[in-house]
Amino acid sequence: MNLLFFFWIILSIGITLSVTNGQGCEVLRGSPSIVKRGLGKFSSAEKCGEACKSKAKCILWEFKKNTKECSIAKLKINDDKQANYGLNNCGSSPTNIPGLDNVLDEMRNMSKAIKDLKEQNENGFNNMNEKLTNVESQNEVLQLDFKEQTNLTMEKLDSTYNDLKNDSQVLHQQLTSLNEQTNFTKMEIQEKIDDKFDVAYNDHEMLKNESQVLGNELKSLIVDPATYCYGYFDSNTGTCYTYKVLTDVNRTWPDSRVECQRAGGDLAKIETNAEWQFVKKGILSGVDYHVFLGGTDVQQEDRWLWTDGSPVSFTDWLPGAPRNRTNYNCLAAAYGYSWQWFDEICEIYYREYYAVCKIKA
Ligand SMILES: [Ca+2]
Repeated sequence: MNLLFFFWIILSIGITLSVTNGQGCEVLRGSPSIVKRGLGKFSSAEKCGEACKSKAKCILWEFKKNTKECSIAKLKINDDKQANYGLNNCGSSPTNIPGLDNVLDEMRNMSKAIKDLKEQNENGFNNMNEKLTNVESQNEVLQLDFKEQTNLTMEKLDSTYNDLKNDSQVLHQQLTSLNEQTNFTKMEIQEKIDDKFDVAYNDHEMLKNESQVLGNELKSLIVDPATYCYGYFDSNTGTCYTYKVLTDVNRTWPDSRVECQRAGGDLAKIETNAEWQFVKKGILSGVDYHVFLGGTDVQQEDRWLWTDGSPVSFTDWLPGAPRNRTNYNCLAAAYGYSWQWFDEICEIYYREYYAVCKIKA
């Protein structure tokens, strides 16, 4: 109703108020404005109407049933102008105001329009409520369907789970069986390997024994070269050597070497005292010779080498020898010096020298 009242105020503004002289008061014309004013709370609409009548210039009242608030509409007219509008003369009853019926008709039309709108709203609300009820019922159906579908899905899942569980158990049993078979096969293979190993070991032992027997037989068949060496046996190289003195002619050291080579050897290389003792007690025993041996320092003074280039390590020098003269460069020995060694002129011509050759047997 507040809204209605507001509309009424808006419509009233600007309305040319025409005050008639129904009770003999003066007729005046003008455009007064209308104001709304709240009077407070009253127990009933009649009390609100009485309050309007008691107020000067009140032309309309409004009472709200729910809050019991009373409001009035008054013409806003200065006191000195009130006489011009005849209000004081014509009384305060709003029914005496010409044109007010039109305003009230407008208000009634608007009230009806509002009622129509309210009905339309109620109808719309009812329609919406009906649709909501339908939606809720559909929702319930859907919830039931969902539960049913969920139950079906859970049943299927349970069934699938049970199937998988059963399959897993079967596979586990198969795996266990395979493991047992594998272990059994492993044991069989290990046993076979052990058997093969035993056979191989026995064969090995037998072959070892046979090898020892054969080795002993072979050893008994091998000829000890030292035993059959009728010359000097060099145990370091396992070589048997023979020696001889070329007494047919006297020779210089170079010629002696050539002749020994022609005989299949070389001028004697004496490596150990044992070898030298063997030569002295053999071919040089009881003869009065001067001989050449295979040593020389012709390449570098006092650096004595054998004919194969190896250094002279064992020596049996005569005291004072070698003389280390650059023209005494060949190794010699003589009966007169107890076969001790000395350095001699290689191309000597005034003394007889024989070659001592060393030949592989
Ligand atoms: Ca020399």
